[in-house]
Amino acid sequence: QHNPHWWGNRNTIVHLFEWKWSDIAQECESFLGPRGFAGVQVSPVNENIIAAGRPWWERYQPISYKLTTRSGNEEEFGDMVRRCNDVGVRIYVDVLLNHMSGDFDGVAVGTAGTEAEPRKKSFPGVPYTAQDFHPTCEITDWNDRFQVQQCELVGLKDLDQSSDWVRSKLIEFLDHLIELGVAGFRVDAAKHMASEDLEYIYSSLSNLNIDHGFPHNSRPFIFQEVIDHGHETVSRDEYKDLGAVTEFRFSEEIGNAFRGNNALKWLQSWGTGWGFLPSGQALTFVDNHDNQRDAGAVLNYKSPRQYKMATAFHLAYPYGISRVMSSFAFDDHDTPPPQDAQERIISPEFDEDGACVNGWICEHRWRQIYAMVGFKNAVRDTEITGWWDNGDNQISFCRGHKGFLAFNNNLYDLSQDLNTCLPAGTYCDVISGSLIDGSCTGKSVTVNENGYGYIHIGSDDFDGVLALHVDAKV
Ligand code: QV4
Repeated sequence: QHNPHWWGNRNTIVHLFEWKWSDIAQECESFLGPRGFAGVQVSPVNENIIAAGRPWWERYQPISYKLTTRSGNEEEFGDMVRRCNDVGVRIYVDVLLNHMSGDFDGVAVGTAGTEAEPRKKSFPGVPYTAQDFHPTCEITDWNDRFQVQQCELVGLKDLDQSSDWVRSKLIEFLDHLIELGVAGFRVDAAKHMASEDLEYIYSSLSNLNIDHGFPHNSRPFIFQEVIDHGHETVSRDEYKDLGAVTEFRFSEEIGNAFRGNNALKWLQSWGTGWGFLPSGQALTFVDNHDNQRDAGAVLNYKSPRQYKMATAFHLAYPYGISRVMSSFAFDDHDTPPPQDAQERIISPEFDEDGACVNGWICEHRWRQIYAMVGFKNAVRDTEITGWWDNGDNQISFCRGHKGFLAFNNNLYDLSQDLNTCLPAGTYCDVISGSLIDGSCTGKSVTVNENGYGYIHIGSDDFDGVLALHVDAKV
């Protein structure tokens, strides 16, 4: 179940973290569809616990499978899926199959008003009782398979997916979402479930809904969250044949490279050459909603220059199933999404350039990022050719005869004639500007009969990358 069911030449997913369904529907119609995004990963859709201060992570603590959260209700969800599918943008849901909520003093009331007693492992809204869970124990050794898969991840009540009842409830929940028109799922904490149990669940799911434009017999796309830095007892390899797997090594290594810890010239063998999963099994990202909050090698929106370069490389190099992060501003791990005094999530607002202004970061609306989504569509199905580097942190390469990229992460200028592999003509650099009514608002590059053009990226230019492609010819 590795096919994401993209429409046309589209091939980038965006994670609209914590967005409301009505806002996503609007975004599909007004921005994502027109800009060629392939799909949206949405935050968990089912009822969750209400935590003090409303941290984003309360949504990772389910109470029932009713589709009411701070993002909206079932009707709004269904409306969003239909409107997004209508403009060729697929919806993938973040689903929690591993666990229910953690401890809560007394009776908890969820976002749909359902009561539960997590301490007693009692979730009448499903219903689940204590016998549907593994006995309580703590994960202390992450290389102990039993602990990782049968104890509680940060105290979250651990469902027993080998039980027929639990399986039937999970399948019913996922089938309900398929009925509503989703294209697939991000499976949270997949590593904490036995792959045999997941295989049973995935293979029992319905085909995608033909009323939403999916061909007959389409299987739901599955991408599984398995964090594997290498040498782990529970490895990504146990899951990769069931569906795609999040390739965390990609995120760490691309961060290292663009932070300058590793020369860009080494990126020539990017992908499986770096020990990553085969391309069609790897869900790739510069950062995700968890690791953007950790200090370390991973880049996030707070280092915009390097972040845009890393994202450009991510979307230009033909490896993996690409996902772009779209964040809200945070100070620490618990910062809630933008919300009003009644703790309702607020809608993003945009300035005249289309950038978000009220607490939402909306990386996907940064020109340098959405332009690379367009680049990736324009060069789809071409190979990488014409690699050049200066032996250090300046590199360039072509995508067939359709696109060209150059990066300068050195402290001196890149100024020279390079092979762009493009047909002769003048091209607009889609990083420093846009092609509007036939004229380029940024740098232009003239390519001669031999495919060469003069490339300049100053060390103090606003962006350290330049991108040309055939759909942006002046
Ligand atoms: C606290 C203590 C625990 C204690 C527990 C019980 O820290 O030691 O056992 O109380 O008393 C929140 C709090 C956390 C709290 C927990 C339970 O932050 O302190 O535990 O609730 O009350 C998200 C957040 C977590 C959050 C969780 C549930 O990141 O902080 O925990 O949601 O709300 C591993 C896994 C990987 C996982 C990653 C974070 O292999 O699968 O850790 N990633 C996914 C999601 C992630 C989510 C979960 C899994 C859980 O991407 O966002 O965690 O669904 O690497």
